[in-house]
Amino acid sequence: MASTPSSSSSSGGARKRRGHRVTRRAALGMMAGGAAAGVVGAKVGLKSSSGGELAAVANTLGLNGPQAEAALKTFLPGAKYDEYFMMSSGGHSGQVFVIGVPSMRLLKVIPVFTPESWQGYGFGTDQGNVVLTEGSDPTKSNPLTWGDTHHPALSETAGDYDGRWLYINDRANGRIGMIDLRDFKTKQILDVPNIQTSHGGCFITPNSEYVHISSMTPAVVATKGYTYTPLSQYKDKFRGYSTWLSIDPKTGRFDMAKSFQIELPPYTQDLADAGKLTSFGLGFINSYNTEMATGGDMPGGPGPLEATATKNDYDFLHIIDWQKAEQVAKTGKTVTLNGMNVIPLDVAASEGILHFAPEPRNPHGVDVSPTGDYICVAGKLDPNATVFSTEKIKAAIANQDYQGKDPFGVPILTFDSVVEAQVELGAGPLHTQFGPDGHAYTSLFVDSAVAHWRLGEKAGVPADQAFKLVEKLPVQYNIGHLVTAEGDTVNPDGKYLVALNKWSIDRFPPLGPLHPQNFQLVDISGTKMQIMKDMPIGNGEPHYVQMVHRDKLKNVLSVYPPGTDPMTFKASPFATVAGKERVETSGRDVHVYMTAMRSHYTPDQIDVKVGDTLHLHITNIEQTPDATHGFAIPQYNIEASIDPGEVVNIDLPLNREGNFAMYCTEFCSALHLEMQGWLNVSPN
Ligand code: RUQ
Ligand code: CUA
Repeated sequence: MASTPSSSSSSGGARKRRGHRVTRRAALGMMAGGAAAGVVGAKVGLKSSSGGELAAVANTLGLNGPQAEAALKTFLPGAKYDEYFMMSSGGHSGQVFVIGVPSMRLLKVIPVFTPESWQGYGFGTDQGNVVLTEGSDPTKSNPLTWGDTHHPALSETAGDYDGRWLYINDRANGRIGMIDLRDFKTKQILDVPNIQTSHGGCFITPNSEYVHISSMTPAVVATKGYTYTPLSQYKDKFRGYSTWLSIDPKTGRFDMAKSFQIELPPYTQDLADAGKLTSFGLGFINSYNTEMATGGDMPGGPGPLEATATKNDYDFLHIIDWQKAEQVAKTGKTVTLNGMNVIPLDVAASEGILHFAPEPRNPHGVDVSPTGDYICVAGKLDPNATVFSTEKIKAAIANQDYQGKDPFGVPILTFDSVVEAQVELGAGPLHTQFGPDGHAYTSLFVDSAVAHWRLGEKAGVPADQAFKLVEKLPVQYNIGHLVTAEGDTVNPDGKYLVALNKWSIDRFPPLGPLHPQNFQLVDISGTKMQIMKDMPIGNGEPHYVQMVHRDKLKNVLSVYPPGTDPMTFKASPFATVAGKERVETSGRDVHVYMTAMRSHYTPDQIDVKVGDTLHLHITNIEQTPDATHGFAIPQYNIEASIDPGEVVNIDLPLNREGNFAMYCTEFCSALHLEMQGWLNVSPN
């Protein structure tokens, strides 16, 4: 059970934890900023282990009342579990970080696009190497060894996280990875056809029908690998693509036969979100650079991009009817481009698949409210959140209420007919997340603050409080994304918010000029937001994060069933049991069926020749949780991690002679150092 004072329930799927709001509000009222003495002491009434009052401890540490209370609320002793997990993009690390809330402890790093040696991901083993290789460009001429993870998307059922899979895009290379949440390992990387990069255009539809990924900077697509085109032909030749990757409901993998793309104008397609409930079936993508500027800052050029791409007062919110697109994708109106079924731009416009709504220039986040009724767009250059109405968008589309068409023939809905409200929040609003009862929270990058505001009546907000700013909380510093508990689902929990700050400046001791980023846990359960904890992130840089309740992760394995292939979760044909270890040679291929258990590999000597190919099939025959073994071969760049029950395969062409002391890299037992063997490679 959760040990946090705020945990009032853990009853699964359709939880609504509303009762706690009152309790917490009352609790916060009791402590309103007082000194530690009489606050901690009165509330807790306990002696510290050294015999003093807890209030005295707080005093010694110089903590005020709220700080002392925050410390207690975020402390978890061993064997008490966090109530929530954050699935955090890892930015340039190419990884995903799993962080517990409210303790803000880093629990796991999941390698996706980048090799990671502890987990043996990308050092000669099948899982990591297969995934990383299939995810490189199809020519394999330029293997990609890093990615820039930005936007995680947890699988959903009926608009709520269902704990099955996690998807994350690679900003740098237009790829997407799929992580199975049974074992928290990456199972697939897809180099998405026709898109070179992808920023924030990654989301999942409410029943995990599709994972969406759109291009950021448009590119010229002829054949995969891209062709050179003069930038003077930007408008005519460059294109963006909105990609709808169909999800196999059994495996979570991408089903290319049922996937499709929609060709888009050469604007820069940016953040995106899926419609839900009342807006189910729609997808929304922000854009900027509808000027179609390409930079050119040398004398005689048009000017630098940041000046030439911000001239228009409005850019275009792309409104995509993906259910209509799904139907059109089955007709002869599409073209096949690099194996992808593509709906051409003119077809998308004429079939009513794509509409535009003007949005204040150079927007950043677009976030759909829990009921689906409001689409909140926040722009870096505009102090307002612009709230579009689903009902009004639908009516404007039905009535063909257009203020014109863009140069590519896409109808532009009349701004005033689709906007519900504009709410002034502060400088540099970026992203919005939601709480229950129409509460909304928007990051203010320039202000370094979180703005708490209310949605409108369709979200259950009384008319006199609708679309009003409630409070601003300064954060440290330069907040990018933010996340609330299940805050992008149909059923947000409120309770916690984490500010994902880009700068930390003075919050942590300087350890060289590259500073950590700063995740700040904020209590949003009371009437006033309160910062509870800073967490330095010394790896990154993280971008979007989702926060999922622990109860949603129902299928997590602690050990694999004996002899499991983690790529299929089925029994591996290469599994071995104790007593059946063997070496089988066929020509120059030497297959070794090996077992690993504390503290021994069987066989522990392998005799091969230069020119042979060694095929190692190692089964960890343990079933004890945490009894993971490693397997390294020095000088050959081989490193595996073999979890209890797991089978790992390694194919190794032997090109050098020597006696290589293979060893277990995991401190598994008292005789861990003795868990060693010899790979004897004799001259041919
Ligand atoms: S969007 S720089 Cu997620 Cu604010 Cu990326
Ligand atoms: Cu097995 Cu160390």
